[in-house]
Formats: sequence, C-alpha cells, structure tokens
Amino acid sequence: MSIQNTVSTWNELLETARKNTSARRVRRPGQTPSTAPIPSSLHKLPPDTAPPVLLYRDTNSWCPFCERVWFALEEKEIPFETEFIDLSNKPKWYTDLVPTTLVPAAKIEGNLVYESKDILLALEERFKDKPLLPENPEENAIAKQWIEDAETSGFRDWDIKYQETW
Ligand SMILES: N[C@@H](CCC(=O)N[C@@H](CS)C(=O)NCC(=O)O)C(=O)O
Repeated sequence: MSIQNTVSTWNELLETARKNTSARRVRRPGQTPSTAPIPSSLHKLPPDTAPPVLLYRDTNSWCPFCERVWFALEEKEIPFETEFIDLSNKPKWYTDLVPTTLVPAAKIEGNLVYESKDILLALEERFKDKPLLPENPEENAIAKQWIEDAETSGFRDWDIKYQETW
C-alpha cells in the first residue's frame, strides 16, 4: 500500500475522533487556537444565559495550570466560556486586569480570581454539587496540600510524589 493510501483526510480524522470521544470542538477560523473544546455542560444553561465562569487560558493549550482548572470545570460540570490569551503578546487589557499577568485567571460570577490554586478552591467553594475534594477533614487537608505542591514543586515532582504515596 502506498503511503498516500494510508493517510486520512481531515474529515476522516474528524469522523474517527467523533466516534471515539464525547468531546466536541468548535472551529475558530483565522484564530489561534483554530479549534477549541466546547464545554460539556454548556447545554445545561437556559437559552441566552451567560455561563457563570469565564476562563482565561493560553492559546497553546499546554499550560498545566490552565489544564487543571479546565479539568475541574469539566469534572464539576460547570458551564463556562473561554477567552484565549496569547502569552507571546498579552493584550494590555489582560495585563491591566490580572495583577500577576499570568494565566489562568477566571471570572466567577463576575469576580476575578487568579492563580490556579485559588481558582480551584473558589470553584470548590462556590459550586458544591459535585465536590472534587474529600469531605473528611484530614483527607481534605492532604488534597489541598497536593494542589499547593503541584503549583510550587512543579507537576513532575508532584507526579513522582503521587506515585510514591499510592
Ligand atoms: N502560579 C501560577 C502559575 C501560572 C503560570 O506560570 N502560567 C504561565 C503559563 S503555564 C504563564 O502565564 N506564563 C506567561 C508569562 O510568564 O508571562 C498558577 O498556578 O496559576
């Protein structure tokens, strides 16, 4: 078989992806990123209702601090919108808005929260239906320490610690 016959078209790849994942993406012609995931809980909102959370994240989709906030939003089934920030050319409105000028940041019902740890804790506090942290106070404290460690020691160190713990 020639190489040409083994290469899928974008549409074939899209079909394969659709069959194998429930995630849906929206096309963003002429923008970066060129596609973006559609939050799985947006459909829970009544029509013409603004989602309670606006997430500011990187255009690259590699920021681990943004990813953990995104995971939490999806796991907790919170409807949200995303605003992408180009880290190589941050807009002035963003650097004026967020004191650290880093991503992620979020507006939770209009209130600005930045630092991924603080966003995670604020989401947990405000949206209690699907808690991600354990109820047991001792376990809760350990989980919060992990959230802290992932930020201060880096994700690689935290991964090693996690594997050693379990
Ligand atoms: N402690 C911060 C770290 C965030 C962070 O380092 N974000 C990086 C992207 S992964 C960033 O905004 N970099 C842009 C810059 O340094 O100007 C948090 O947990 O939110």
